[in-house]
Amino acid sequence: MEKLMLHGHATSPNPLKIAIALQYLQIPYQVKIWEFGDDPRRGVKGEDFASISPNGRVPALQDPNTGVLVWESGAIMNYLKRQYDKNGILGPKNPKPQDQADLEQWEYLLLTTLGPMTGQLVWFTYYNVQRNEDARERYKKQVYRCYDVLEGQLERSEGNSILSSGITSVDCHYEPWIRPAEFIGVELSTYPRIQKWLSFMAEQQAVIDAYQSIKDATALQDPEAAKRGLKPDESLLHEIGLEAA
Ligand SMILES: N[C@@H](CCC(=O)N[C@@H](CS)C(=O)NCC(=O)O)C(=O)O
Repeated sequence: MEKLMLHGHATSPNPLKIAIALQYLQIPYQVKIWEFGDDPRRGVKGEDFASISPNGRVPALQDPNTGVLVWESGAIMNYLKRQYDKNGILGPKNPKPQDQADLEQWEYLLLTTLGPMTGQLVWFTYYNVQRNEDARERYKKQVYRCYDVLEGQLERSEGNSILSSGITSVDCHYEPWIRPAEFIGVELSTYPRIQKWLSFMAEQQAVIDAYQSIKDATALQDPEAAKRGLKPDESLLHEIGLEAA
């Protein structure tokens, strides 16, 4: 089998979800690191990346084994599951209609709400030109609301996975969005179940290897980003003199 190409970024959560899924499915892949911004050769809003995704965002995935090119992390996850997960490693673990519905509802909550609200919180914390505390508060409140919902689900599932049947694509979707909670100023101390789940996920070999694959690719292809880590890229701040929060 030829290696798949995952188009990603040094630190962003959406490509990491796909790296985690690739690891769980034991699919060989390589990572191409893109930077934010419109550099024609290296930027997600540049000319080269436009031929990969017209939406100018990562992740995107190319599969030389089938000729498929797909972007949007939900669509990529579904593609991988249809094409390479005949045994349902990433769920649903049970063919019951309720199990399928449960899996989809938790994926959609991340894709439509927790992910975008967290993304906006990052934006208004680190990148927006004008300080806008109202916007920050609004998005932080929304993120906490989602954490409340997730905490309740982890209580119901009694466990180390969001669905009670075990780790599925749902966990792959959530893990990289929750891990940087501290970076976005979200306090996890009142969410013991989320903390426990996160610690459990952090110990899974597939998760460790996924993070490492992005880290290794970044070290080789974008050493500046590797040095920066989660710190905001100041070159993306739109006004000279604006200090990162
Ligand atoms: N709905 C998209 C969101 C993708 C997305 O927002 N990706 C971020 C990184 S996590 C990105 O590429 N941002 C760069 C930009 O907006 O310029 C998905 O789930 O794939």
